[in-house]
Amino acid sequence: MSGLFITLEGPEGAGKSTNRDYLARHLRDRGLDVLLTREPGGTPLAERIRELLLAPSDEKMHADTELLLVFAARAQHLAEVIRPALARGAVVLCDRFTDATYAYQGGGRGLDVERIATLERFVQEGLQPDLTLLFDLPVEVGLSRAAARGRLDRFEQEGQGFFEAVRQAYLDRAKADPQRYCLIDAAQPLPAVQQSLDGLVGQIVDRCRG
Ligand code: Z5A
Repeated sequence: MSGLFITLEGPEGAGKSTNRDYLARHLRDRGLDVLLTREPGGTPLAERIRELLLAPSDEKMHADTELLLVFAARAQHLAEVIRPALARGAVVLCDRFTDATYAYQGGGRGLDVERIATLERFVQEGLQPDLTLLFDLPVEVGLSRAAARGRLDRFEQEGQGFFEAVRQAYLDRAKADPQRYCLIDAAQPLPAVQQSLDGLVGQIVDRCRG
């Protein structure tokens, strides 16, 4: 038996964490084994790498360092958490994964996409999400939601242009592979967003049992 790997993606403040928890509750109610996790992070070591990535610092982090740290955390997360959960047949709901690398390090930082793809092949050995929920919303809406939380992390201190590039990279990827992505209008009020997720629950249950 192998499980289902679902990732939630989108710019800041898109509602990924809120909706990941909502989806998990509904899938568990239908009797599925659901594992909730996130990137960067998901294991104690990967969470330490997350702290390095998010903490504002006087020393500017080189974009290549950022890219390698993201994949270092991912290697640990895959080995310790994601692959074992999929092997036991669980639904893995992961808040961000490699699409975020293409969006932030590729779109935002402008790193060569081939370089990202090389690391993706090395670390993932062909493993890809079965389904990616892309929560899309105008940059200013997401940033104002994030700002309402208080202190900004290292990424959230970037300017509007960075986040526009992130958003566009996500949308380009979703357009190139419509089979894998489900685009969700995250600017709607939360009940409307969650109504669109309700429609997905049945499909996910069918895929797991099918
Ligand atoms: N990063 C990277 O660069 N490369 C990579 O490969 C990976 C990550 C994997 C940490 O991610 C950072 O790591 C991230 C990219 C980088 N950049 N940043 N910053 P993160 O996922 O931990 O951080 P985040 O995206 O900033 O999370 P977030 O701001 O918490 O967003 P969210 O999870 O999408 O939203 P939320 O916490 O569910 O909701 C935010 C607020 O909005 C909250 O108060 C909600 O109640 C509210 N909300 C949610 N939905 C709605 C609706 N529909 N209406 C109104 N209010 C809402």
